[in-house]
Amino acid sequence: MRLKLPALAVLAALLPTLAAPLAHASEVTVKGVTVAHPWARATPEGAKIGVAFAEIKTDKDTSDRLTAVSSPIAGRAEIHSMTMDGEIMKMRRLDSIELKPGEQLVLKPMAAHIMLFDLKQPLKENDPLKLTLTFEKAGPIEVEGTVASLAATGAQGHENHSAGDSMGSMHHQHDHASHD
Ligand SMILES: [Cu+2]
Repeated sequence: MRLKLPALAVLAALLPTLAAPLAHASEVTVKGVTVAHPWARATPEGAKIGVAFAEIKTDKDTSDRLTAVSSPIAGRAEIHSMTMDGEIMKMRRLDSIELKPGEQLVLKPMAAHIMLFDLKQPLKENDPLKLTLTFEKAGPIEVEGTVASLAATGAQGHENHSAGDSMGSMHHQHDHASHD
């Protein structure tokens, strides 16, 4: 396993909306699969659900499949997709995400993301965040990032469906549970 710590300036350029310090950000490459820029959104006190993100890249000669996600801070974690159906956000649990050679998959608000369930403590801004992304061929890749503020992703509350807002809120779980 190689561990690279890219320059803060590079991270800042790639993540213009992430205002939090990036001292804990990491980028790890295993067998041609790179996981970089892990982060999560802060959660309100008492919240049991959080949402986390990262970038995944494959070398031009590498294909793989993301099959599982986990974090020590969460009782369990799931890979989710998100699509808009008119005004309604639809989230769906994915068993895996296929990665073609030379692919760049960015997990981000309003797109595929990592859902953290049964949080053991709230995600607080600037706290370190450990995520493990497990791939079919590359195996588990552990990265450490930072929790960003709610403001960094535009979240204002729990009840509206504006961009980036509702992924950590309770109705997400209900949407998800009732899907299909
Ligand atoms: Cu979700």
